[in-house]
Amino acid sequence: MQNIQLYSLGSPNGIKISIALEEMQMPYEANTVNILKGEQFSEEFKKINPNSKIPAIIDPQGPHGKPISIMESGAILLYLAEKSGKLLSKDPVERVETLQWLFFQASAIGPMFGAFGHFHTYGKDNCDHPYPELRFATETKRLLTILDERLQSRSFIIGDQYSIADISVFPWVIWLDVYYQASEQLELKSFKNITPWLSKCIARPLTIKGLDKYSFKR
Ligand SMILES: N[C@@H](CCC(=O)N[C@@H](CS)C(=O)NCC(=O)O)C(=O)O
Repeated sequence: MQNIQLYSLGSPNGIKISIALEEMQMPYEANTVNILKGEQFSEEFKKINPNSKIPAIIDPQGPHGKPISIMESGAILLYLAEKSGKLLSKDPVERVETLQWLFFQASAIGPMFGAFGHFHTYGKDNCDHPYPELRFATETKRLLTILDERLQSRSFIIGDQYSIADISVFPWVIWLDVYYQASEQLELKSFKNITPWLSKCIARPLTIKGLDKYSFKR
């Protein structure tokens, strides 16, 4: 049987899938798509992800025993969770809550944190007006507040159990600190429930293996 092929890199979206595959103990091969060199735009990669972004996977043993390629980290996490039977609760309430946080990450956390990071770092040379960075910093802090409140009485986003919702969100919080170096500006330490949650996520041996697969700093 051929292994799942992962196409990714050590970015906050890319790293989710090596973490999930390690946690689910599914055999896979990690291929690197260097987005800094534009490899995501190659015709070969576009056949796997027509949107030219990492992560993407090919599962040679997909539905009906046929190969399938999948784009979008949230869809990949859901596919892998259903295939492995891991990291997605079978309880209907917890299941829909997990989906809700996956969609929240994809529609709010990823785009807003990413836009903040763009103006905080890469955009600096091209935009001397403070408005864009301020606007996305305010939104990033608002989203962190929602996450912090959710974690108030829970070990993980869904409750006692680590899930694909945590995997979807926590690399983005690390990214704000380690890569954007914005912890002071965003007052990351003031979110009292986020720090212990993050420590629990990154203390898991299989999660560490997934982070190390693409050398994701933490
Ligand atoms: N919503 C997508 C976002 C994927 C995404 O933006 N990936 C970035 C890296 S974190 C990328 O491939 N960027 C390359 C580019 O935009 O050209 C997902 O969650 O998979």
